[in-house]
Amino acid sequence: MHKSGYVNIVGYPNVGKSTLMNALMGDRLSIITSKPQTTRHRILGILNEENYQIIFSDTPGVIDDPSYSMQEAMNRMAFSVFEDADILILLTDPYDKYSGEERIFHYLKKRDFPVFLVINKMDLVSEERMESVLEHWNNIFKADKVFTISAQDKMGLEDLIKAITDHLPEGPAYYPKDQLSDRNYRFFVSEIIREKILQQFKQEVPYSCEVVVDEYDENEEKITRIHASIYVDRKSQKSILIGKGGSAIKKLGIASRESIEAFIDNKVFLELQVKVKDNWRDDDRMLKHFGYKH
Ligand SMILES: Nc1nc2c(ncn2[C@@H]2O[C@H](COP(=O)(O)OP(=O)(O)OP(=O)(O)O)[C@@H](O)[C@H]2O)c(=O)[nH]1
Ligand SMILES: [Mg+2]
Repeated sequence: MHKSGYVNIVGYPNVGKSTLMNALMGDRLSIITSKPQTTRHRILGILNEENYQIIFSDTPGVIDDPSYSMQEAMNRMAFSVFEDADILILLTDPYDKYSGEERIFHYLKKRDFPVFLVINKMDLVSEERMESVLEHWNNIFKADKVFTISAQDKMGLEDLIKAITDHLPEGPAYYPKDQLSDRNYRFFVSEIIREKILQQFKQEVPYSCEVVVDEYDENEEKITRIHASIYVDRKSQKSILIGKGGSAIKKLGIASRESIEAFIDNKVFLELQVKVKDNWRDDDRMLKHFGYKH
């Protein structure tokens, strides 16, 4: 018997959705940073075994009060998980403050698939604290199963995987068994650069950036040549990204190149260019170009 299905991960920003998908995949697919709203797209991670294929979805964190069209698009991707889930993982951490009235519960109540409530970051709190978190959840939502885990320390993941495979429907593989994701190298490379931007720059700057890989040239065996554009939504941000005498962009280029080299396992020549597109986060045409809208 072969099993297959969509296991979709949803939750507020920064609770560890991407960390969990990477841990379950045993691979670094999604970027992870300490800043909220790191993930901006729905990204599939396909876990292939002889007897099953689990298609995980990592999604952007749910934003209760979106301020840009881009955030509305991110919310649409987050909520799209309710349309095709075979199993839903509602991921939270001990610090999330749900009342049970949030929009997400409206969708959860109408579900026709199992929902696993997974409380992450158990490494950060005492058992007593976790007990009271569980009690609170018990009062606001009846999940089909409840887990406490640490995605970062890979604690509690075996039980979670076991429950997933137990509940997975019977069915054929949806994707070729050697496929790991629905995304290509260009996408992962642009995400790695965005991760470095999130790590290097403060406050608003990373949230105003979008990265597009314009060229990905594998014609030479020993080196992959990559050209990427970083779009910002104001001129002042371009000078922050470039820095005094180009020092900031140089640092960003080095950090990005090292990470990309580790990811693709080849030497990389990376060229970065900063472009200004005023208010792109509210510009339909740009949002389509960047893949937030169809
Ligand atoms: N202590 C601890 N930290 C964790 C754990 N899981 C994730 N983190 C940290 O929490 C932060 C957010 O992790 P992400 O995986 O990027 O969270 P996310 O839910 O994907 O965030 P968005 O993409 O912004 O919605 C990072 O700094 C992680 O290292 C955990 O089990 N324990
Ligand atoms: Mg994420």
